[in-house]
Amino acid sequence: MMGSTIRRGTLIVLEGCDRSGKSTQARMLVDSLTQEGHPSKLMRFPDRTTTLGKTINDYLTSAVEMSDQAIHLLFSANRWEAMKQMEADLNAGTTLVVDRYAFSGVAFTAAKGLDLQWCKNPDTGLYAPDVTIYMDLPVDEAMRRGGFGEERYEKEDFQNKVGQVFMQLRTPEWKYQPFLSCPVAHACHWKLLG
Ligand code: NYM
Ligand code: MG
Repeated sequence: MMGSTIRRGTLIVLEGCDRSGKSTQARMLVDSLTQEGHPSKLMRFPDRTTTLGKTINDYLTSAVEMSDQAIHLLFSANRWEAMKQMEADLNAGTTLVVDRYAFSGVAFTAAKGLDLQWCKNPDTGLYAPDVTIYMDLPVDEAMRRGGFGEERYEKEDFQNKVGQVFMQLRTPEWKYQPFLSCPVAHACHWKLLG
């Protein structure tokens, strides 16, 4: 073949309930990919730095109230506004390690009792991750971790419901696999976004 082709980056998503260790593992993964010479970038959703993200932050810190539907759509819009840059990064060969994605969007809203399909609709068409890693930490352990309870949603009953919806989002190709230093994380392929 003439010329050189850049292999696109890999879209890696970490999911799980609050305080399950996603951010730590995402940081470690980016560090080790970088050390091994793979261009990679850490991202997180919600991205609280954008205009929409600031409103999401106000909601999560209980500074404002919003309907369950409206905040759900804002979380989704906060992913859509990142898609162009994500596409550019992936096409340039950069691997993206993403701390939460559409699965959190569906799990947290459906845990409030909203229809699962309704929850999935706005994220339909987002880039599907190449791999999704689920951090399966028992809620009572998460509650012992620093900071639990500071934000909206950080309550035992609700986190258990969120975990149950995450389980419903598994596909048959779900692969259980130890990941990094966390023996309870599972790697799986979720086909939610097709
Ligand atoms: N969350 C996160 C949602 O409810 N919907 C979403 O689409 C996303 C991405 O926001 N409790 C919830 C999950 C968390 C909270 O996330 C803030 P983090 O990772 O703690 O900043
Ligand atoms: Mg949190």
